[in-house]
Amino acid sequence: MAFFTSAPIIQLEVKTMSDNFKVTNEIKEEFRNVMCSCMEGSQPQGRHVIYTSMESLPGAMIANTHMNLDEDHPLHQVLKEAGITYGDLALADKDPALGNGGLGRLTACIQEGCATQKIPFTVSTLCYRSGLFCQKLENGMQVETPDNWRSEDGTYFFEFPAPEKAKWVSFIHDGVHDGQYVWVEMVPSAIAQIGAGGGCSLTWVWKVGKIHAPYGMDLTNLKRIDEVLYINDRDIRLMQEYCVSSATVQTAVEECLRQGRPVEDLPKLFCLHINDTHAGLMIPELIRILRDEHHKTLEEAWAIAVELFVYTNHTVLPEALEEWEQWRMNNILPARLVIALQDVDRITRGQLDASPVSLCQQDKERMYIIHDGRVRMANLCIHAAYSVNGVAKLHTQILCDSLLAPFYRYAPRKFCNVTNAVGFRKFLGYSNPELTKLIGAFMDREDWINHPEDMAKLLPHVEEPWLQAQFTAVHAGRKAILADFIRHQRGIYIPEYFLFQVQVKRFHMYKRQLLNCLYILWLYRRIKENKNFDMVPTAFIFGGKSAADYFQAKEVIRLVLALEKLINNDPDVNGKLRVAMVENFNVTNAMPVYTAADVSVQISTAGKEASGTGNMKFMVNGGLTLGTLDGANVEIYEAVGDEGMFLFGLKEHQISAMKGIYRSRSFYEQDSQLREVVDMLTDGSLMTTFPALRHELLDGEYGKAADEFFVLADFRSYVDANRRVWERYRKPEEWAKQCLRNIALSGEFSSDRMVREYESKVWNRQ
Ligand code: T68
Repeated sequence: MAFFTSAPIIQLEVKTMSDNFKVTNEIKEEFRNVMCSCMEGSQPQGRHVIYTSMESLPGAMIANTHMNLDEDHPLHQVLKEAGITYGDLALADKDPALGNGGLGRLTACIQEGCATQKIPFTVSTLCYRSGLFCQKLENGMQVETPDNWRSEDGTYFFEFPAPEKAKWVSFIHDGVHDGQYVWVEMVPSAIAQIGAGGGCSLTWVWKVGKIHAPYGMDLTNLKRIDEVLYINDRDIRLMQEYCVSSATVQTAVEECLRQGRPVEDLPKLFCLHINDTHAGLMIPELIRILRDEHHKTLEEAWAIAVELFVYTNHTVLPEALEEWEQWRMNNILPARLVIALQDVDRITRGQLDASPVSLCQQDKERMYIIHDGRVRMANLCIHAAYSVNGVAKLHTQILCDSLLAPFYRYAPRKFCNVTNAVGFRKFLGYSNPELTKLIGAFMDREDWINHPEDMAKLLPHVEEPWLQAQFTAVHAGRKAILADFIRHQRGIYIPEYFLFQVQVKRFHMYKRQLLNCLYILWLYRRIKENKNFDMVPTAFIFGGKSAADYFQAKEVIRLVLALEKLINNDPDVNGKLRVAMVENFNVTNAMPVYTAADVSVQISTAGKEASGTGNMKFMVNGGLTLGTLDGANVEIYEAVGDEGMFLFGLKEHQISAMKGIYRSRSFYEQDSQLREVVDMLTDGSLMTTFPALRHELLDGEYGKAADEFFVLADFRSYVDANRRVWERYRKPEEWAKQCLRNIALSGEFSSDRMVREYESKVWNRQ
């Protein structure tokens, strides 16, 4: 297997662009050929899963293919002769910018697992012309620039266009040409994910092709359908969702007929997986097609639907639970689609009334699909899906006990949990070949990485001093690579003997990068007050993007950059404290980061992070988690216990109990050191001010409670947990032992386990 070669990954990302010209078009063509032959050779059996998702973030395709090629594949020899390294490959093509964060990355991890396990699995998504954005850190703030991941002609080297599979999707136009339909052609290309052992899974990326519309109509909105993910225009966003939903359902139906099977057999051939609610319109679209084109009654169509769909929920944040205004749907979507939706609403209301489970009127109202002029996409998905799952134990429990409680009482057997996981071949094997080799010495089989349960074999050895020393050396090498990377990218010097405390993820208030920043300010003050302040020298490393229109999150990025400036240039403190932010954190840049952390910072407000997956990427590389009991941190904690994780903060039930009565001001008033750091946000000490962040912490934005995410309430607990980190870090053997123990216990977080669970619990393929 390719990842056992001792790769000079040290070159990753510190190369100059001219080095990459070594990866010529001929070499790229070789990779295309490999993808092509895997696509042709791969015909997995059984029910085919179509995973419809607005996001997919596979990362650079050459690297993905290369990592899974068999060791004796001739391409290895070709590359060797051409002197091409992993580093060259990682940089030779671009990350398809088809996603935003965890949701997109999870899609790719599931897909790579399915390709490896030869499960028939296809991702269906839109092909966004400009990726969400490329992040620049300029003048102390995030600046968004277009992510031109495709060539100028709109193509991507590793896509395989399939214009013959194009589908037409219709819309109503409510302007000048009232009531007239327009047709948009959705044209797919396939991007191939190669699995270990030569399996293959495709992503259909749909682009807008031709448009048929009455003469003189303004086509601007229609042309923008594949412009950008989560487009800032609700009409176009609804069109995006309908386009991907319709094209996907049409394809499944067409394939069913092509195989000579009646539409009743759709559920035998396919499982349509709705990844978050964005593709929920697949449900009425199926009903519409079965009625209008296949002469099924509503009841017959519904009977097919309820065996076909499954739904995964990825968030409990109210603002992310999608609802559409009924008037907007009426204005944009075809009348027959809207009628199908209303019929589904009627059927499901009837079912609620007839249910033997006692539901009060209030429960029922919470469960209606259409209510108060709004269409609730989650309710639509739950009614139609035969399986509904959350992505970590706590998240699923919150769904069942509160957010979706009436649904859970009504249909408990629908619900299950499948805890997220990550691709070990990518995030361990490919990203960290030195550690992979070290672990491999204890494994019985060459391809142990495809059998994550094997990693427990490391457990009996974690006390061995030579192994601890080896691990420490390997890890020091990874820290050197990250330090180089940051120096090269940002011009910031981080001494390698510092503790690397890393928080990389989207910037969002619930993820509480602000808590980390306040703590850094607290440390700054302690060192300023007392130059002998006793601490482990620590580098706080951040990475991640904020949505362009999310003002507060962008303010937090500005704060991180202000801290960089304040601290790194101050000789009083920079011997003990450094701050650095990685620019444009994406899949390729992520690899050197996940492999080099000593401490993985996972500090979301308990109950808010559905799962998180960065936590697992750090864990498998030996980073110890400093975190709250939230998302999949719970499962990490269950696996490693108190000794393997630095747990702090309020628990979910405590947060719930404090809602409505929490007064952040009392924490501010009673704790002078906390008051001091909060005041620093606006008193000029940072050379710039952050009034909105202070206001959020003490007063609350837009009529919301102050400090919605309990930053001040958890502050002291975070300080204490950091002290525990230092205590442990000062005992290097113990630290190394714990890292090794966590690695040995990380097997359950491999996507291979997750995929098997989806296969048996959700996709009903076995
Ligand atoms: C993420 N969800 C979760 N949603 O936040 C993360 N949703 O905890 C989890 O690990 C990951 O999913 C994979 O399960 C998202 O990324 C969205 O981005 C989103 C965006 C708009 C609307 C709804």
